Amino acid sequence: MWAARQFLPVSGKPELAPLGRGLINDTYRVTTAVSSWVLQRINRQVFSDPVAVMANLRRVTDHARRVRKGCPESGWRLPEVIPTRAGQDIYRDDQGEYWRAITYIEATHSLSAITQPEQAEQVGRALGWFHGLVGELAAESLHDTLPGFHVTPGYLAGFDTVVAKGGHGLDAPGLADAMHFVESHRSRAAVLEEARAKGHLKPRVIHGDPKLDNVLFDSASGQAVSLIDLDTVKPGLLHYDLGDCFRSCCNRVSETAEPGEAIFDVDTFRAVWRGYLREAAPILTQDDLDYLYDAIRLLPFELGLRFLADHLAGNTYFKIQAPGQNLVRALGQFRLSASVEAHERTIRRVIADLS
Ligand code: GN1
Ligand code: MG
Repeated sequence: MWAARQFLPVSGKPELAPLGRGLINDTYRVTTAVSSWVLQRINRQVFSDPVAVMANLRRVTDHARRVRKGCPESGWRLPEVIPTRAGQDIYRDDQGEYWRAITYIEATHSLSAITQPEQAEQVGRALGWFHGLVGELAAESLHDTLPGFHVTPGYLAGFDTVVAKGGHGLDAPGLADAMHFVESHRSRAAVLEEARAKGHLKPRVIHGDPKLDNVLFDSASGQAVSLIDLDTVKPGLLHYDLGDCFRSCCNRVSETAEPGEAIFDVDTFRAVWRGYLREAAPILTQDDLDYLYDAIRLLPFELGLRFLADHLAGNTYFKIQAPGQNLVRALGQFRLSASVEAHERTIRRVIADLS
């Protein structure tokens, strides 16, 4: 493929294979006679400024190298930017599409669901390590590449606009339940933004998408060694990451499973939180702990709202394989958020006991 040939000297024909389960960018593993790396087409509908995305990525990987917190000796690794043959971090093709290449972290795997407490603790360690690392960078030193990302009231306003226009897929099964869930939770959607406005929570550098898929485990030791997919690294609230990580890895089933099965597993939560504290306890304030439960409840609601709004808008944001899939995803996240609410007391007790 033409874009692959823009990076590294390629001897022979590069082989491309789709990689990962991302819903936004197109990702391939490129294998040549001499090396293997990752090629991605950045989704311009989502990331309007791919050059700024790459500048953020550079900033984080340069910092990690400088402080030796993302190199093999530290036990943690980050993907590195591979420049084009012309020395650029990004390649723009004739159609105006943006491509970039990064290193492939060898001998690792990701998990689609957690099956053992040790895996859960490793996920927590990975997020804690990452927060410790990027916490050393000033929030203003990174571009805001996705304004409004994880600002729940903004998604609610977008949802209302789509609904007012009529929307697509109105006859899909489960739509009424999903709409009802949004209405019954609308009043609590602004909890994190209000905390930010009051000064209780402050923007820092965050990952933005620390879902289970993005944690890499060393295939020999089973230890977490990386948190990948760094396009959404930018200023935001730590709670976006915490809530997003827990909604992803404490769900007993994967994000795409039938909605009826989503359950928040408190034992997994306990193990992830223990792992997180091992790495990141010093960066947390009492306010951070006070809003943690709210984040755990809110982020699945928010992702459900985003999926639902996209279903109604005709699936223009998240990739789907079948009609109605974004509605199924939405119902799964709402079910998970309801399960968090059902476990509120236990979750709060775990936070108080461990932190
Ligand atoms: C999207 O493309 P992917 O899978 O890395 C989305 C995340 C969602 C996630 C749900 C930029 O991430 O916010 O949590 O899907 N990324 C963006 O699977 O919107
Ligand atoms: Mg992502």
